[in-house]
Amino acid sequence: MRQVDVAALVEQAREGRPRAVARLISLVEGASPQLREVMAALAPLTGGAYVVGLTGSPGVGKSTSTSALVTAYRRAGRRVGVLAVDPSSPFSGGALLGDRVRMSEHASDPGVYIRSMATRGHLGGLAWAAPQAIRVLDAAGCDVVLVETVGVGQSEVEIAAQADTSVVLLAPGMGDGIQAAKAGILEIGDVYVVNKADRDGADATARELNHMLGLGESRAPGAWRPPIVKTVAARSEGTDELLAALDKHRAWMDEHGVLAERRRARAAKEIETIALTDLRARIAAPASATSLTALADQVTQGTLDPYTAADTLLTDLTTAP
Ligand SMILES: Nc1nc2c(ncn2[C@@H]2O[C@H](COP(=O)(O)OP(=O)(O)OP(=O)(O)O)[C@@H](O)[C@H]2O)c(=O)[nH]1
Ligand SMILES: [Mg+2]
Repeated sequence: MRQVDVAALVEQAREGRPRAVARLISLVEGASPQLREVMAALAPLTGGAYVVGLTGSPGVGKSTSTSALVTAYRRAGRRVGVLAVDPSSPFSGGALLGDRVRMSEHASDPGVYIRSMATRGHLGGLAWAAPQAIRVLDAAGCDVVLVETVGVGQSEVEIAAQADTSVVLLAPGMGDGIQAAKAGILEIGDVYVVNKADRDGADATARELNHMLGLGESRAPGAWRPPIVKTVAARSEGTDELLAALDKHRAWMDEHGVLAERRRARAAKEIETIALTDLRARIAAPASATSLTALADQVTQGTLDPYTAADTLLTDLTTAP
C-alpha cells in the first residue's frame, strides 16, 4: 500500500471529511504499517463518542433499527457513525450490501458516516480491528457510534465488549429465546429490544425474555435492570423509547463509574491484543524462527526444559533490537 500523509489525513478526518475517514478505516482494515502513526495522531482526539453495539440473530432487524436510531439521533443534532462489522468474511461489502441499501436514506447526510468492515483473516480479528475503526469515527467527531455485528456466536459477545452499551435484539417466532440462551447473549445485553412487534408473539417473547433475565426478581440497590423495549423498526415505532433507554443506561453508567470502568477494560484488552499480535509476528520472523528451532532441538534432546526454553525465547524477543 502506498504511503499516505497521515497528518493531513487526520486533519481532514477531524473536519469530518468522509473520504479521509474512509481512507483511515481502510488503513485499519488493511492492517497498514502506518497505523501506529495514525493511532498516535488520533489519540488526543478521542473519547467523545458514545459507542452502542447492536447484536442479534440474522434478519432480526439490526440494520433497520440502526437506521431508525440514526434518524432519531440526527433529529437531536448528533453526529453519528455506523460501523457494520462482519467477522465471518474477509471482504467488506458482500453480506453488508443489503445494509447499505437500508441505510441509503442517510447517504447524503454529512452528519452521518456509514462504513462496513470485514475482519476475518485479521490477526487478532474483531478485537483488534473494531476498536481502531471506532477510534477513527470518534476522532472524526461522531457523538455516537453504532456498531452492528453481522453473524452469530462468539463474535457477538466479542463486539459487545467493544461497546459502552450493548443492545440485544430479538424478534417473535424465531425461536430466539433458546438461541439467545445458547449464544450467551442474555448476559451481555444492557438493553433488550423485541423488534417486529407488529407480528404475533411479541408479548410472549418479551415475557419469556423477562423471565429468562430474572427481571421479576429483586436486585441489589443501584444495580442496572435491563429494560425490554418493543419496536417496529421498519416503521420507526418504539425508536424514541429505545433512545430513551440508551440515554438512561448511559446516565446510570456515568453515575456509577461504569463507563470509565468499561472503557478501561476495553483499552486493556486492546493493548493486550496488540501486544500478543506483535509477539506472534516476532516469533514468526525468520531470525526468531531459527532460534526457536535451536531451542526445540535442545528440548527434544532433553538438554533443556520447555519452560526455560520459553523464557529464553521471550527474553530474546523482547530485548532484540
Ligand atoms: N414486520 C417487520 N419487519 C421488519 C421490522 N424491522 C425490520 N424488518 C424487516 O426484516 C428484514 C431484516 O431486517 P434487517 O434490518 O436487514 O435485519 P438485520 O438484523 O440487520 O439482518 P442481518 O444484517 O442480515 O443479520 C427486512 O426485510 C426488514 O424490512 C419490523 O419491525 N417489522
Ligand atoms: Mg444487517
